[in-house]
Amino acid sequence: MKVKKFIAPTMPEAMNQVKKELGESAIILDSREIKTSRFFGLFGKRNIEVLAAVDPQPTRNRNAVRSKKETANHATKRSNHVKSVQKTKTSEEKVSARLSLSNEYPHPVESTLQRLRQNGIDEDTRANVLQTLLSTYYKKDEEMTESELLDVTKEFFKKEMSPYIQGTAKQSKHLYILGPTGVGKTTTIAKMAANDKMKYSKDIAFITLDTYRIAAIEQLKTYAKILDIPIEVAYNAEDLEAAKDKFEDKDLIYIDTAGRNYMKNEYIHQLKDMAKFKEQDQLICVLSLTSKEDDMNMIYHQFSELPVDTVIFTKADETSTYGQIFNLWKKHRFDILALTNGQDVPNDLLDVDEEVLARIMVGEKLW
Ligand SMILES: Nc1nc2c(ncn2[C@@H]2O[C@H](COP(=O)(O)OP(=O)(O)O)[C@@H](O)[C@H]2O)c(=O)[nH]1
Ligand SMILES: [Mg+2]
Repeated sequence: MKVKKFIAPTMPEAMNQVKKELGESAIILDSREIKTSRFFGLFGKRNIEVLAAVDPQPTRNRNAVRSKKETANHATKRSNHVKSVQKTKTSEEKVSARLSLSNEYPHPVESTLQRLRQNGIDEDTRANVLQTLLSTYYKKDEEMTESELLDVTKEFFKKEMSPYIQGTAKQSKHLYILGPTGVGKTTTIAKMAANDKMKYSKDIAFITLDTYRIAAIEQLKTYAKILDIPIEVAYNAEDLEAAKDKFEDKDLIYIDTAGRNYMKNEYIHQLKDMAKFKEQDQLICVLSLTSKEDDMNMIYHQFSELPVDTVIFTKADETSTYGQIFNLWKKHRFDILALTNGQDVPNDLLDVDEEVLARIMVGEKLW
């Protein structure tokens, strides 16, 4: 990475110099207004100092170009606020000193990126994080440690995701739990219902549409018995309406559905015909973190025919990478209701907030 300082009377002139010398892919690391003293501090002239960098490696250049504009805007804004400072010879030298000899990014930046890569965070997001890390790193006068940069990275994820995290709040009385076979739909219903009932004193009922397998009915009936929750089995749309009417005075009704190969559209249509979803229903898609990211993406996409807007991720204990959560979320912007991390009912259910998700995204082990 080549880092260079430019001084010009105005920001546009400085940017022209940057472009001419470092090319279109240069990134602005910092900018400020400086006062150059000519003669015993007299006749001082105001100038703009811009610290810019370019990476000779093509992939990095691509990343830099993507957010160059944002950084430049940010830098311009900042230059309006920064106090005039005496010109010193230090900044360029400091920056060079901080760069590792191998022409790579500074070591703590590299290792933070490496963590994200190992956790499965996609390249596009890593490029955005890199931008944030570099500008924070070079604006500080002292060296930043990896742990400080991790905090910056967590803030990045927190800020992105916080408006989409639901925590325990359910938006509706009728909660349809949908998803592929064996992802943990029924188990997760039992966990959530137990929590809602015991922790939050909610009055709960179960309805199951999963009449495809006898064992599936028995499974939910067993949980209903243990938790002392009433249950109805619905074989068709009329049964479902009757069951919903019966439980009209309940606080929350969990509606279990059959796991199907939802890559096939016909199953989506079957579900639509049977459930006749209403606007006020909450449709929750359950996805297992042990599935391939492309498959999860495809399934969620298939569900876009239905008013699905919430996801629960299961089997977090059976994987070692979690970046796929963010990668998928970025594509679909769903609400995240919970994460499950084991077979134990009701304990292995993790309420998520932005703090928890940010920690998971940087690869912290929470269980
Ligand atoms: N390791 C692990 N297993 C889970 C989790 N959630 C569910 N399971 C297991 O996954 C299997 C299928 O669960 P089930 O609720 O029947 O899935 P469904 O077909 O989607 O209703 C069962 O053996 C569950 O105990 C989880 O978070 N972690
Ligand atoms: Mg089930």
